[in-house]
Amino acid sequence: MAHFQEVSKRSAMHPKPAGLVLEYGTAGFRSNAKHLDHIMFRMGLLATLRSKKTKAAIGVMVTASHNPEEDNGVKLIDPMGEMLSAAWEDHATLLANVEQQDLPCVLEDIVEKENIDMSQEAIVFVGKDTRSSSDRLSQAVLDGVCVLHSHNKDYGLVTTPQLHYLVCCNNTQGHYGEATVNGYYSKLCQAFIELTKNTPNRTDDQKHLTLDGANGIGALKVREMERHLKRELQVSLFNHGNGQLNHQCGADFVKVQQKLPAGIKVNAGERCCSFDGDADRIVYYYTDSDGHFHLMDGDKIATLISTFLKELLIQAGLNLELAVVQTAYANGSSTRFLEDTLKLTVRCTKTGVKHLHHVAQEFDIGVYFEANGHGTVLFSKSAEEKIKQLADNPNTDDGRKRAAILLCHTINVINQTVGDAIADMLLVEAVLALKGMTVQQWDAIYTDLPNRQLKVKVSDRRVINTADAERRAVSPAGLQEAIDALVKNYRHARSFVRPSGTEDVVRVYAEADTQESADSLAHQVSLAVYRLAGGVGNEPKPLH
Ligand code: NG1
Ligand code: ZN
Repeated sequence: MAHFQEVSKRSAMHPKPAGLVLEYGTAGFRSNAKHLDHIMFRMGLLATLRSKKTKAAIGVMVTASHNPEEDNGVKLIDPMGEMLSAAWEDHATLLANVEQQDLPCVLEDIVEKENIDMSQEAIVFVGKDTRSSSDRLSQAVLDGVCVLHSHNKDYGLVTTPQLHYLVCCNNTQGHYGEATVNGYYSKLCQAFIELTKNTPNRTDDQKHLTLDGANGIGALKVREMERHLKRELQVSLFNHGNGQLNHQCGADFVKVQQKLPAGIKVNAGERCCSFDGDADRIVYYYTDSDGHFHLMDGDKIATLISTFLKELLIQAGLNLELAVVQTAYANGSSTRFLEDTLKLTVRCTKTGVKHLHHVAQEFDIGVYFEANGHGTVLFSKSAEEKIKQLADNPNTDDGRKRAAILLCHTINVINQTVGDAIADMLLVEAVLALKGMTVQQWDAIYTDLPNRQLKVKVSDRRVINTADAERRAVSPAGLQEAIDALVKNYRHARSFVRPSGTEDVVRVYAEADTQESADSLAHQVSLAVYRLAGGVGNEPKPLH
């Protein structure tokens, strides 16, 4: 226990509320901010052990993303900027729930199991979002880091993807980019300027974008980035911190409610986008002259990007396998378009970007997006090399060279470590500019099947178990049969349920040929969940 004597004393300053049990879920720990002090301290300890084990910098991000202001959360970032490895998620859950007096024992167990050399130096990078609790909670992380005598870099206010980038840059000795926030802006913006510089017909309207910053960190960071863009993209920023975080605004609100966020001023037909609270998600939208709202969610962003990449690969004459990874929430029309029209490989995984990320790594180029707007593109090392060789080869003909150079800049504008609202925004803007495409033309690539997402409260959401990338419920008994029977009553219909990893609810998804049908199916499936999976409170009411 010699290593952890100090921990014992110090942890008394970060007491665990009696009876509280939290799990390292889809996006780390998330809960009301008042329950999280001990979790933060303990994640500071765990990040230090992970750093010693991997002999690399580890990130700790304090954020609860799109959750309300009163919540907070924490996630750890692995050496290459990826999500924490699954085995360590279990250590995190164990450490979070152990009583204070047993903390040294559990730490000792992790050291033994992972064969960690405690004399190895450690370094932990810490970042936080703009929540009022984030300051106090990131101090608790630093307290955990310092008690184990680890080095630390406190980056203060950064977006989640910026911290992923910083960790990756540090651990690749600058190969991925300069490990500073300014290095991030200059890498992305230079690539964006290079991509758009040969689009002479780009009008001022096309250079203008309206952005809903969700009153979060993304708004601050876009302001900071503006000078690097040299007016090649002019952003009108709303919800820049003048209102409450994620309240009636932000990517999650716009996606789920399928309407404009509060607090923005925009004319019919103008291109808008929304970030979420930690700027790792983005959705686009506009309203037409009849006042109808049109959403371009993660599926449409993935489609635009994969169309662009496929065209460049053909022009460059490069034979690389391009695939798109989605979840069960992807709109059926998007999957059909990607498979039937674009003739791409499409794979479906469980919800949560770590699952999508891993599958995307199996391809030369893997485009992955959740319907909610969280996603990015991964290029394998060998794909990157082939593209670079072609761009640098003096014998490459002009057409192929141009395409290869555009692919090189595309690689640089993307944040390959994780879905990044800022990077994705720059890529979408560049693709629209290069293709000379309006937001209306983009929207018209395919028509979404009407859909509806609902939540049902049950006494224990773990009674629902799923299979087939969450598309089928294997328990409780009779639930899947009930869903199948309901789906049969509608045209082009599909529905599934799964327990949320970030909220204490069961999520219900339905799509069908009309909005009325999708709403009605979603409601009927909610009732089935309520009745068969231990619903609590009032029975779900019809939407209309
Ligand atoms: P849960 O609560 O597990 O559905 C939500 C999102 C995920 C992912 C995580 C992390 C939906 C339906 N679910 O997960 O896609 O983004 O939050 O933020 O959007
Ligand atoms: Zn987020």
